[in-house]
Amino acid sequence: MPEASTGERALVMGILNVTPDSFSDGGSWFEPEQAVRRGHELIAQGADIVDVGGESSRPGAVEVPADEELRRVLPVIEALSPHVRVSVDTVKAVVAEAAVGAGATLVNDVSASLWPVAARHGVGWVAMHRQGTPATMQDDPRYDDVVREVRDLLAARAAAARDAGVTEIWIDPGIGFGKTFDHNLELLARLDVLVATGHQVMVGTSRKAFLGRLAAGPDGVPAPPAGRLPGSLATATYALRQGAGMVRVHDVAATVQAALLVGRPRGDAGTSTETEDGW
Ligand code: HH2
Repeated sequence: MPEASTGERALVMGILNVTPDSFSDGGSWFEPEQAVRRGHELIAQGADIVDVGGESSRPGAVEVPADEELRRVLPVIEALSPHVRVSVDTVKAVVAEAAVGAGATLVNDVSASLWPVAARHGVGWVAMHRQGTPATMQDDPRYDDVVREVRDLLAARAAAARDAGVTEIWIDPGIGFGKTFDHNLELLARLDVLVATGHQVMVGTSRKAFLGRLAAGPDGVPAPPAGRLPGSLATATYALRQGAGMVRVHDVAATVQAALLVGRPRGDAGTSTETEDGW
């Protein structure tokens, strides 16, 4: 199984939703052959990890039965895992178990509760914070101090996972998961608080609704998901600059460029004598 690269830049996780209803790429690669082809495109663009999901977690999404989720993700994981590191984006232990059996080595868990699966199989685990469940999470999210509450929950879950024997742990603030526009911006602006826990931090802002609002035209209509690349790149760069070790994105090639830029050694005048041929 290929390991994720650990060069001069943070890791880029490419999103591969094998779903009919994901908010940005829903239905685009719902057939296994389309999904595998898309996975190879993400690899060619430089993805270190391909995150395969069979159930949308967008606000209002309906739950998918486990057998249907398995039918969606397993053939895709089997086909891609010899070529790239694969994570499975699921909240169901039975799906995570089968995905690991099919070659996934990272459980991307938006419920932050599947660490026993990761411990049992010796694979990595992403603990993402969310308030509520997709059906209702955007109804009226409230916190006294969103940064502290997110940090405390993730630190507690990560400690439980470490005690259970999980050695690769990522924590993720869960942008958009039971968060208002202001909560999202505050979590991003104070990502250093999560980095200071000492755990590896990952962030997923790619094409999310708060970026559509930032990119609204003069009529106030939010930009559609495909028009949110500038905000996606800006927020990924902002997160990486604060110490995030991985970003989860739809636009892999562009994000790899941003990660390379952030990863360059800084303040080292004279380390390169290369000149450019022109503008
Ligand atoms: N966001 C989504 C899904 N999984 N996992 C982590 N760790 N962090 C995130 O921010 C995150 C995630 C939602 O995005 P997407 O998969 O593109 O959409 P959908 O849930 O509609 O399939």
